[in-house]
Amino acid sequence: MDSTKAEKVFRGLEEFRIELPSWGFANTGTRFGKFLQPAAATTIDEKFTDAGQVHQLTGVCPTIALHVQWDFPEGMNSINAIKQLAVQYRVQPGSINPNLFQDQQYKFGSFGNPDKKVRDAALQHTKHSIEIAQRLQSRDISMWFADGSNYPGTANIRQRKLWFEENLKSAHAELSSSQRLLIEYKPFEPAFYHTDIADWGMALLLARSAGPRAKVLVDTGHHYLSQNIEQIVAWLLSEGMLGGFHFNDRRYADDDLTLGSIDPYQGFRIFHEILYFEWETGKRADIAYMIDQSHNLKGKIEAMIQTVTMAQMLFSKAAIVDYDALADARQKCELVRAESLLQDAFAADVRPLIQEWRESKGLPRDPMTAFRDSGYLERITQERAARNARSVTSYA
Ligand code: RM4
Ligand code: MN
Ligand code: MN
Repeated sequence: MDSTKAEKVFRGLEEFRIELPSWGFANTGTRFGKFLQPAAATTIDEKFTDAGQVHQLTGVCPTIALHVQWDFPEGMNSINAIKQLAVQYRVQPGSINPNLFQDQQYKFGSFGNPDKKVRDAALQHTKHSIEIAQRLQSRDISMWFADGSNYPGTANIRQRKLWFEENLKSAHAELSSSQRLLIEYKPFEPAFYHTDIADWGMALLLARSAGPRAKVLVDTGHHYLSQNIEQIVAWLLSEGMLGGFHFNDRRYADDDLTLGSIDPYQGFRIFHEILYFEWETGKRADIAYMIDQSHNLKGKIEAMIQTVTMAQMLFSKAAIVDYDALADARQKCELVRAESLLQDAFAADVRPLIQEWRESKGLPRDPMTAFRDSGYLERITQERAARNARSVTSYA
């Protein structure tokens, strides 16, 4: 590969960081059950040490996303312990995720619940989560709502929209000047008739009405099949409203498979839109790249390393597209030349360059092999197996 491309890959990798989800290290399942893994993390301490391991080997995962209900067993009183874990394992708390879907009171919704007491409780929990984030110096509060209904006629859709606007505004008012509120959308599941924030347009309108620091979060698994996700990304970039991603891959719905396992070209196309935007505007897109996966069958830490290295690969491929040539081909409507510029970049093997970059940073050339050679998995399997075998805990 020529030296300009090598430089582009190196420059790209310097900037690319991706956040790990605490729940990706825990036992998760499907609605049919949960297969327990002997090495899964069951405590916040174990989630931090596993995330620290992934960061140590890859060098690009300095933060861990936390779920308030799963990771702060004692609420505010867990904050000091979490601060200590961050120092000990050298990963900082990242986005803070309120949980507005698991408590029994949320059976008929949270911000969209017809009962004001429940809507207020949900807002209280969100404010509490914002305060937790402030005390941990976390920038992003990431909101995902399971709200919706299962049967036609059972919910007042317009009224619920207003309730969402109200509570999101109140939540936004609690943010410090450096914080952001990220609003995630999802077309269905757990609700099967209507979901209150079903797509990017609804998330965008709600973010706009909430306030200037509310942005849209794109979870790649939260779209109908065949939807053009990179177009959504391009539009949100153009509106200055793209706040972040939850990366994963899927074959059917919100499958939460490891990134690039089904359609790596999709991930490449998303990165391409972002990097092309940056080239064209000369602006840096302020986007939080996060992973949101559920590793039901793969080993948790291996799945995470695989995802991070896949993300680096797709990002690097997107970084070597020749933008000058592409702009020229587009202008002249030379379709095959324009398309080939993307396809050639996607086909290029950037792995040797990524290995070189890792070496230049004192990181292992191949994080997966380094992980397998480290003995870490054997050690945690021994330490955790007995506890995991007894575990009947909830989701994460
Ligand atoms: C949802 C959504 C959220 C995640 C939960 C666990 O489908 O993707 O981001 O926090 O799952
Ligand atoms: Mn998500
Ligand atoms: Mn999801």
